[in-house]
Parts: sequence; C-alpha cells; structure tokens
Amino acid sequence: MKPQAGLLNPTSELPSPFLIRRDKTPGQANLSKNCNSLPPLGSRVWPVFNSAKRVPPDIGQENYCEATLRTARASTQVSKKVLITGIGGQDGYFLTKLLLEKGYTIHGLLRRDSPKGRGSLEHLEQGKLEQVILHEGNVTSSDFIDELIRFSQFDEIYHLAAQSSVAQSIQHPRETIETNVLGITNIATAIRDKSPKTKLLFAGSSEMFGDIEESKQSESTHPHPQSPYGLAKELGFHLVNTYRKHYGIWAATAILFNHESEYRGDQFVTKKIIKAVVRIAGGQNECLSLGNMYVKRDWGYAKDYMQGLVLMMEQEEPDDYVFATGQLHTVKDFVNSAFGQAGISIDWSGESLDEIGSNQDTGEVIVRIDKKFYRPGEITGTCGDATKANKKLGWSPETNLETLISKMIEHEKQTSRPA
Ligand code: F7E
Repeated sequence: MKPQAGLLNPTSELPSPFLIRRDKTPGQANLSKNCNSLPPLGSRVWPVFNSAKRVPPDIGQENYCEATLRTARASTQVSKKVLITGIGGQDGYFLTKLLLEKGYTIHGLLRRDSPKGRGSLEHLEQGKLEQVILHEGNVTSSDFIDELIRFSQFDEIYHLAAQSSVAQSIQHPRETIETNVLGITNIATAIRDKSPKTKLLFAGSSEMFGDIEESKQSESTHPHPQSPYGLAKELGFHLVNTYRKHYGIWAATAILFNHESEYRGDQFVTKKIIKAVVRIAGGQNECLSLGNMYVKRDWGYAKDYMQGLVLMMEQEEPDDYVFATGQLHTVKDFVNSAFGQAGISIDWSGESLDEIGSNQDTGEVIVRIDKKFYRPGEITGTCGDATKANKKLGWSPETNLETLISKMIEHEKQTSRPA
C-alpha cells in the first residue's frame, strides 16, 4: 500500500483532525471485511499531517481498522454531529467556530485536491482546527456522499460547498452546474435514502433572484436568475423544497445576499478592493482595475449570516429564510469608503470606461475601469428583505458596511506581505 504524502502514520498516537479518505487500493476489500461497524467500504482514517516535511511509512490494514474504530467512538461521544461541506471557505470558518462553541462534533468536507488546502480553517485559533474531523472528497460523487452520510448519520448537514463565483460561472458554466446542482442533489438524496433524521441546510443565494423587480427581495420573490450560478442556486432551492414537501426530510434554504469578511476569496470585488487599498496606502505604485462600479449590492458580514444559519437549523420546523442587511451600496461607494478608511481621498473624473480615480494628495491614478471585468447579464442591483428572519428567528445583522470594511483592512494589513 502506497503511503500518501502529507498524512501521518495512524499507528502512532492519533492526533486530530482525521481525514477519512476513500481507498482505491486493492487492499480495500480485506480492510472492509475485517472491520465491522466501520466507515463505509473503502474508507480509511488518517490523521491530518501537520508537517509537510514528514513522509508517513507504509502501514498494515489491521492498524487502519484500529484507527478507524477509535475515530468512530470519539465522534459518538458528544451531543450533535454536524457535517459542513465547503468548510474551507469564509462561511465554513465562521460556522465551525460557532458550532465548536456549542460543543458539537464538527466534520468538514474539503474538496479533493483543492488548491487552497484547508483554506480559511487555517485561521482558527490554536487547538480548534485539531477538533475538526476532516474528510476529503467531492460532492459530485454520489457514491462518496452516500457512504459518508450512511455511515456517519449526522444530526445536521450545512451544505455550503459550491463553485461560488458568478463571473467564473459565466466562463465555465458546466463546472458550476455540475458542482452546484449535483452537490445538493446527492446530499438531499443520501439523506432521504440513508439517513432520514439528518437535518439539511442549503446555502442558497440572492443571485437566483436576478435583477431587482421589487425594491427588496424576500422569500416570496419570484426567481429570475441571469447567470449559470444563479440558475444552479434556483434549482437547489426548488430541490430542497421538493424534498421537504414530498419526502418529509427536514430541509431548508438560507437565501444569502452578498456577505463578506476578512477571509473572503480574492476573486470577489470586496477583497480585491481591500487588497489594492492596503498595498496603495502602504506606498506601492499600483492602480486598481475594476468593472462596472455602478452596480449595487447588499453587503453584510459573513459571521452575522452564519449566526442566522445556526438559528435556522435550531428550528423545529424547516423553512427558508433571506439573510440580508437591506442596505444598498454601489461598488464605487465601497471603493471610496475603503480608500477613505486608509486615509486616501479620491478625485473622480471621466465617464464610463474612461472614468478614473486619482489620489487627491498625489494626483496619481489609483482606480481605472477595465472592460474585461464587465459581465454579460450583470445584475445591477440586489437588496434583501430579512423581515421573516427577524420576526421568526430574532435575527438581525450586527455589522454595518463601514465596520466590515475596517475589519477587512485590519486583517489585510496584518496578513499581507510586501510584494
Ligand atoms: O461581484 C461587480 C460585479 O464577484 C459583486 C458571491 O458570494 O454574491 C457574490 O456574487 C459586483 C458584481 O460578487 C469587479 O460585476 C465590478 O456586480 O464580489 P462579486 P457577486 O457576483 O455579487 C452572491 C450573492 C453569491 O451568492 C456569490 O456566491 O461587483 N464588479 N468590478 C466586480 N466584481 C469582481 N469580482 N471583480 C471586479 O473587478
């Protein structure tokens, strides 16, 4: 059996977190035969390897059995067992923190071969990451999802995993449709067929509403998506509804408007702006290139939204909820505010694609428009009405845009290295 780089030897004293991997080696049939009540056929338990330099030695199948049993026991000792798919993103980070504080056992699903590794989870305080049981696999694989859900019988599943960039979905629709549609289909079906008591919360998106038809969009707004991403999220929303109504599982959608944080991915406009602002304020000679600055978004703080998700999951009856601030700002407002917080005022001149922003003190051009960031089927504005979440869950956003920007700038200052 060939050892895998980056994983520790499970024969040693087992540290957490564990990574349950599907085994495609010829030894898998024997392994499963020898271990009763173990993870599904083909799974193994490997503690995550913490030092990139160590290479694990080969081990025998008896040791896998022992390691697997120990993990299985450990994960049944606490009250609730939760799976978070897409745990490596900003939302996974905040949700993990909130649920660990509740004493839950957290299992996290990371995409196989993800270039980002454990992503935002790396920012968890010391000792917290070690409490998370990590699995590696793709939500698009129904066999893998079936086995994981059948074996683990989670109390709750937060399905966050998705291809989440709208721009990327326009470029590569197939990948987005595959991940975002098959993912929720596989999970909902595995729950229905193999673990019907598991509660399922699907992270939906305001992108399914498309452009504003009503001044604010709520749970009853008719979806009208304009991107493959929005289409996939609409399908997920309907699927969750269908499974709830017709198959009787506890399933609900959180319809999330744009939510950002210090752990936001670089591909999103807020993080892109913050990174440029910090570099420019730090003295770098740089110009921020943007697409349409006049689109409007309802931006909230990811942590607030994840608190909403936890409240949703605690309800006896499943229901869908919108999470939003109800405040609209343009991308240009965000740019002005972020530069302003970094001590730079901008003079704007020119129009349309020729519009530029110059540093009021130095005259240097620090913002330009680049047509390549414009999107076909752009949503010019989207604003949420979270009245239902407020009335039924007692939820309201705690963080306004200025505070969000300040958190993002502070984090960027601390973590960015000079180029
Ligand atoms: O774009 C405009 C862009 O990529 C925001 C995801 O979380 O929220 C997010 O989707 C706006 C768009 O987010 C650039 O055209 C201008 O109008 O940050 P974004 P998004 O597409 O709104 C929804 C609710 C989700 O569910 C998604 O998963 O900013 N914009 N110039 C730009 N956007 C980017 N990325 N880069 C630019 O240079």
